[in-house]
Amino acid sequence: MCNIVTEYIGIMVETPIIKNKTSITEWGPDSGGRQKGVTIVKPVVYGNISRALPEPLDNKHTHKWTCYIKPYKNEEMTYVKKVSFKLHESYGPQAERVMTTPPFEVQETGWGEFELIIRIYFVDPNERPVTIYHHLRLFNHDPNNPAPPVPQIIKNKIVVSEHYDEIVFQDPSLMMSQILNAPPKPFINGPYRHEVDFDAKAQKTAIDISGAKKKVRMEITVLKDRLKKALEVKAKLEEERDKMNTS
Ligand code: SLL
Repeated sequence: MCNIVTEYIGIMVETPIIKNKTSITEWGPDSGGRQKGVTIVKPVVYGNISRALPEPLDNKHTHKWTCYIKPYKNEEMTYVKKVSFKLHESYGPQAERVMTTPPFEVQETGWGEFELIIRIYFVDPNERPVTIYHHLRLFNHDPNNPAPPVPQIIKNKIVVSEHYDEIVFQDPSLMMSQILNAPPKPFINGPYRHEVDFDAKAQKTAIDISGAKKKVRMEITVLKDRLKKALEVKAKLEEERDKMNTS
């Protein structure tokens, strides 16, 4: 079983590498059987970049865009068999693009934004595909507009909408865990980076969270103090009432 999450807490279990089984057919229909209690997480980055064309094309397309899914770390996604990108139906019979080798991306031109469906299929046929919905971004949205639906940054007229996520493999087959735990092969040579600085974002989020925690702690102290004072007043009033009743 495999799903995609934005937050995950779990354990990673090393699976011993069994040599000599290389092709899927050698594993049998259950791919070596499920590894109960094993969880393996693969972080990924997906999204799109877009740039306005110097002038519209004959078909009225105004932008050139690339939609992609790639590994968060510089490690080849050897566990992926193929990725399908389902474009808007206005792209006609070619709306579905299937990539069987990396880079798992689609380059296109267009005029409008739409919801793109990215489906990841795994080398183990027993592993259910994972579906990601990505809102293809072409335009600069007003930064003063409250809460845009997806994060985006504008860099030299390039619009970027990029997200971090994690594919979580729960009880993977022996075959799949072997592939997932194999020593990583670099995805590209040289420095590997994303459009969004996720490390900086994570750091900022951690700072924001600790700031919020401090604020909440302070508010709790103030409220406790107020409660203490109110209880004191109540006790005093009760004392006076009792005095009046007895006198
Ligand atoms: C809308 N959400 O209905 C949009 C749809 C469709 C975008 C956007 C290219 C296809 C073609 C293209 O940009 N489609 O060549 O027409 O408002």
